[in-house]
Amino acid sequence: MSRLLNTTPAADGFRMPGEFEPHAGTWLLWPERPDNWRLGAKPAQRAFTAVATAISQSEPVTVGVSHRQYQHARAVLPAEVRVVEIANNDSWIRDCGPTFVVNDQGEVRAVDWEFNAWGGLDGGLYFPWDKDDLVASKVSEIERVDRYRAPFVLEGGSIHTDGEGTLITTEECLLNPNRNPTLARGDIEELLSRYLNVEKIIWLDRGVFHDETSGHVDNICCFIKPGVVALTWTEDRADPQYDISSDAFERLSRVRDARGRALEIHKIHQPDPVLISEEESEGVDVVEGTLPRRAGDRLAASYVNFYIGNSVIAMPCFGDRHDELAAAALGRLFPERRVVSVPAREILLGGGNIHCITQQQPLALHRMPAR
Ligand code: KQY
Repeated sequence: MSRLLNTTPAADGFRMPGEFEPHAGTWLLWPERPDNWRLGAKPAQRAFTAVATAISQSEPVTVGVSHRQYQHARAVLPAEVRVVEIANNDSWIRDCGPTFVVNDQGEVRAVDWEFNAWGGLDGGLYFPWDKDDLVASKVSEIERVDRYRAPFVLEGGSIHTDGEGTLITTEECLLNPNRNPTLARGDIEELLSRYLNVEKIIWLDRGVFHDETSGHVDNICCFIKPGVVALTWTEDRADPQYDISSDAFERLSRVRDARGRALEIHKIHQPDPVLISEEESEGVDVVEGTLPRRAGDRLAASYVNFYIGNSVIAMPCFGDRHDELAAAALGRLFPERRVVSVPAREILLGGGNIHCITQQQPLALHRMPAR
């Protein structure tokens, strides 16, 4: 049974753990919509399978799939991956799935955010999104975890926490009027502290250049562990990303986290610009109301959109000259985990990357370090 709770996680002593804390498993959703994924989503399905396979070396993986694709997904995913039927509008479980919270007694609960497809009718990426908005409650039922329905729009990719009271986000996304037009910055901070049990919110200005999510933080900056962050970087002053990353670096350099620590910032150089090809554009069905995929458009390619598994880091790679440097940097930052580079251009063509298509479920029983 999964109860719908009318209290808040903070009031009940629950907090969102850092992604680097132990997991019980991870969740994905199977891609299939032909107006977002080229060639009937077959190349994307192969990329998602590679991600699921990489992460399943580290922790149990579950893939939610529509009724229409169930048999196919079951046939092509490895046997150790659990496949369950979950209706969805698209495959971004980081954003439409639950954000799990834990307490010191070893219990796990879910926060179920309102979802409006990254902006609803004011710049959202597709219509409708009603099935996506039910994904968090369905996952909660399957896992028998109690659920809080948060009274505001939020996507999981727009936040990162260190599990010790600090959250990073971007103004570009959380203050975008197409998410919560009636809420001011202070209201949003208050709600984040109630639903994730954080005390300190670090606001970056913008996310990666041309990111269709309105600048999700998970594409530009993430926690490696408390007090340590990775930041998308470029040395090319002519690149629009330069000013964005420089501003983020300045803000991160000035700030103290909830425990009073200065942050250690590790720059991860972005790949060279990735543009949609003619052939890739032609493979995507045109549907009014869905973001078009036009040849020549720049994609928001970033290595920081990696997933931290229990024993592996699943890192996107692009066949770019920076791939190996990024993998080596993550290897140094996560000495106890194995970095698996997964070719991710096909995921990027859909508008996000490995972190966006995964959602970790924390292992309970992990105590928060004493303050
Ligand atoms: O990056 C994400 N978190 C989601 C991207 C959504 C793209 C929809 N076309």
